[in-house]
Amino acid sequence: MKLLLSGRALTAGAVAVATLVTGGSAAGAATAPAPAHPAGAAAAAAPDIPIANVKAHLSQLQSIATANGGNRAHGRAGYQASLNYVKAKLDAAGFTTRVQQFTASGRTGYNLIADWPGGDANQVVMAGSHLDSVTSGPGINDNGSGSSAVLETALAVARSDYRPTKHLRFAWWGAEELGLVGSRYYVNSLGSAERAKISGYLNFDMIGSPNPGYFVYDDDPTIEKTFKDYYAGLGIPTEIETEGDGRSDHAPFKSAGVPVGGLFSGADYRKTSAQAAKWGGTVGQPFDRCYHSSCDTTANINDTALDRNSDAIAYAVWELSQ
Ligand code: DTR
Ligand code: CA
Ligand code: ZN
Ligand code: ZN
Repeated sequence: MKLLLSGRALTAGAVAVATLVTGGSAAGAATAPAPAHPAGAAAAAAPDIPIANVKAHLSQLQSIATANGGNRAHGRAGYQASLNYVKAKLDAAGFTTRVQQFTASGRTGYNLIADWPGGDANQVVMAGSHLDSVTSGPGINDNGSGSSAVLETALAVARSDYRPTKHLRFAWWGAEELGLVGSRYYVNSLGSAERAKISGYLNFDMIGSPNPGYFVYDDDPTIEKTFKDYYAGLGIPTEIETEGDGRSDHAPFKSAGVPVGGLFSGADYRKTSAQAAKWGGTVGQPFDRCYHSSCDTTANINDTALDRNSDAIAYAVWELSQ
């Protein structure tokens, strides 16, 4: 399996010479600054994210898992092929990509970081998701859904004429399923100055659950309001995400003082009758009955939830980077 690093093909057996991310500071703002629209300039509106494009990425990730032992787990060929797929799309679209290497459980892992050229380097808006699956399945909802939606949002930035005031950075984390290893490695590898430049980190882990809920992280109030405003505009009620404090890749950023937020459609908790009354779906069933299972395939996705959450990601990226 060849691993593309910084544009160079590398056999899996060779030592990957990856460009490490530079250092930063621990300071981090107390809350993300409100989006500032330049005086007199109309706010740039986020585009619709085509759900067909997001699902095409999911199909590719499914094919990759099928061709590599049924999974896309850390340290396995399926993860490296997933990273190569995402990186090739970003390189072709004009992103500056970096592969950050680390070791976990005796296997080499990789984060993929993609910077969109331009914007204020001292105000970095990040959106990320973990790209790895568990070993027991292809991980299409967990977390092909977040990875594909973040990828398509990044590609939408490249397709658009949007010129964000702030700098946009996108990330795909390795080894989240081993305990947030890749994202923690990234945050720890930043120096305090670089960390302080990150004005917000948006996390997307499971956003297409088949029996979906619409949960918004309640960490940074500005980011939370951005997502809640989006769903209010659609007339869709949301709930505060309470299942996952510390359970996904926003946690290392939050611990370092970076404002964080995100969206979640639910995992192994069961949908209540009150939730079914506002969201539809099946009472008493898990939001995702295939969580961490071999049945987490492309059949394990609710297209409406994935579409709405993908559009919400684009809305927040545009809104918070104006
Ligand atoms: N830990 C994530 C799934 C997960 C469970 N609860 C939450 C809440 C918010 C984000 C993610 C999650 C995983 O298994 O990858
Ligand atoms: Ca859409
Ligand atoms: Zn998981
Ligand atoms: Zn996950």
